[in-house]
Amino acid sequence: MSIDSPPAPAGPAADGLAAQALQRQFEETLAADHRIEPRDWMPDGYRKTLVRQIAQHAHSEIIGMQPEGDWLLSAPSLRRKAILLAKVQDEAGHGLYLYSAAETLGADRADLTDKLIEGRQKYSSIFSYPTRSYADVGVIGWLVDGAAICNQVPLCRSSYGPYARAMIRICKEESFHQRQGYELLLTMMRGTPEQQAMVQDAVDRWWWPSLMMFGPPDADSPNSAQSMAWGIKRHSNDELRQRYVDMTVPQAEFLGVTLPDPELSLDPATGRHRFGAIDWDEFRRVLAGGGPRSAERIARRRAARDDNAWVVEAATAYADKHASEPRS
Ligand code: BYC
Repeated sequence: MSIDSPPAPAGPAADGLAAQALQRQFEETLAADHRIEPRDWMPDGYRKTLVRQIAQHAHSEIIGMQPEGDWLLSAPSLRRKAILLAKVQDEAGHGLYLYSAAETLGADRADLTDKLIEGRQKYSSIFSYPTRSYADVGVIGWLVDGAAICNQVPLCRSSYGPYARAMIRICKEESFHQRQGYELLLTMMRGTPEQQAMVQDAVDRWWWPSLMMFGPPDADSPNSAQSMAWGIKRHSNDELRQRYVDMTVPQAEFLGVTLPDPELSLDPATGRHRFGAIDWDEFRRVLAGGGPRSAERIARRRAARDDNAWVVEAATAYADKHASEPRS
């Protein structure tokens, strides 16, 4: 440095310059479509949004084990039981990867669970509905996992590295989940009139809630614009919902079921399907804890946390004991 150089800024001015450089680097990483990693600087809002979305996603996987888990003891055959058991176990695994991804952002898993149980964090609205027959297991696989795939495949390119990488494995497993559901429904539709009626009844009950999984319409989605600017979400709620409808209508035709929407029709000009109005009042009621099974889902999660606290204590005591032992 020459003796004529201006003195380097110090104190708050230097801090301000450093903060600007970090912000610039963050924006350049996003613009180049590279991933933000846990060691990188990130704005507080980005971190908070990710913790919120990843925690809600993890909670949905764990709560989502309940509606299907209710049928494990009444599966109609050993083959169906083995398939369902594998699927429900995968959902536990998805929840665990996602809690791990949230931990890379500084979140605490036990604290996230407490927030879910206290109603301070959400889980997907779809899991507040009951499963009334074994056809519901098939319809959850077809429609709910189908919606999840539509929503989650773009998340494999999410800007936050650990979330994007977790989603790659999750999506591969969701694809098996969707196929097992569709295969179960195809089998039932080739069965007796009673079995066909069970499938149609399940489709009638799950169709509209599956459309709500994509979240509120874009105009009422407070988080979408910023999440898309940050590359956390890649598409808006309405775009993904439309993609899901377009993908599902031909599958319903092949299956031989009717989707319960008289306004559903193909728009020849766009090649996309028009569909009827979604009952957003029902969606808001479910989000506020008023879904048909909302209270039961949370009560069971609370009981699982409290009844199994001794396992966590024992495992922690064991880990502490071994950590303090000298290494041989
Ligand atoms: N249910 O501004 P918005 C699975 C909330 S599990 C409940 O559009 P965002 C499976 C939203 O959180 C699949 N809440 O929000 C498991 C926000 O509330 P806060 C779960 C909803 O985040 C087992 C507020 O409404 N998938 O597949 O930009 C068995 C305003 O919404 C819902 C994921 O979690 C809803 N449906 O977009 C079988 C995917 N929709 O936090 C299958 C990851 C919205 O501001 N998540 N809210 O109080 C996402 O892609 C996005 O978070 C959402 C919402 C599209 C869901």
